[in-house]
Amino acid sequence: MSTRPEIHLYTAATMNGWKPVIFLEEAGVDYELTPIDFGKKEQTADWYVKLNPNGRIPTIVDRGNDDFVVFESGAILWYLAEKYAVFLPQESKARSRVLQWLMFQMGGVGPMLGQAMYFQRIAAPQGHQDDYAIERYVRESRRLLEVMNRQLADKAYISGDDYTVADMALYPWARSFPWAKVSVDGLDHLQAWFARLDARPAIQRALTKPKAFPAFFGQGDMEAAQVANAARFRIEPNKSA
Ligand SMILES: N[C@@H](CCC(=O)N[C@@H](CS)C(=O)NCC(=O)O)C(=O)O
Repeated sequence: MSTRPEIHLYTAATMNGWKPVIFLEEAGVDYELTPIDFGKKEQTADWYVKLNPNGRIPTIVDRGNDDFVVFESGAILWYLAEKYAVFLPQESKARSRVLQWLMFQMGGVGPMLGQAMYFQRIAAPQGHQDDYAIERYVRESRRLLEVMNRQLADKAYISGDDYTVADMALYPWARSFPWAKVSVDGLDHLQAWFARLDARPAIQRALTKPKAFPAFFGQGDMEAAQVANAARFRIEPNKSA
């Protein structure tokens, strides 16, 4: 009988990439992790695009469910939460609230902080300085973090009293505010939520798989990290990514 873990995860050390790792570590689910190397453009290799038509990480294959493939990090979190019946409430209104905050992350916090990071950490150092884009994405990111701060004013977790997949989705993005150069000054409830999640052993383990990137969280040599990160996302002449 095969002893291979049911869940095969393809991922990289990025904010979206860590979301399923956080879930699997939190749930104590055994999994196999295959790192995807952006420097080698593995995310757009034919074999990988057959799994993930978008050519991005993360992706999971569930060997316990006829090799069912799931792409899109929010959908992966939802699938895993349903499969293992954890970090997602059963009651319909509470469940909807989790979905709302998960969508808020997928449609807002991820894309906006992602662009703030892209223009400052990848484009600018490679000669594409765009002050208007930077100002727009940093301002919109701050606004979204203020929304989270208000939501967390009377709650321990983003959708209520319980820690759910919505927190797991929001945490890597919001917590990497130093990399996006977005201030969280005055956002006390958000900072308290960061402290609550920072302290979770499963999150601490997850952020080292497939490797740690402490600069995303404002630790270590940010300049050296920026150079290393830009090498993963080299801009070719006449292209925007
Ligand atoms: N909406 C997708 C976004 C995935 C995504 O953009 N992943 C990034 C890493 S955070 C990636 O694969 N980048 C590789 C590239 O840009 O070629 C999801 O949430 O899964």
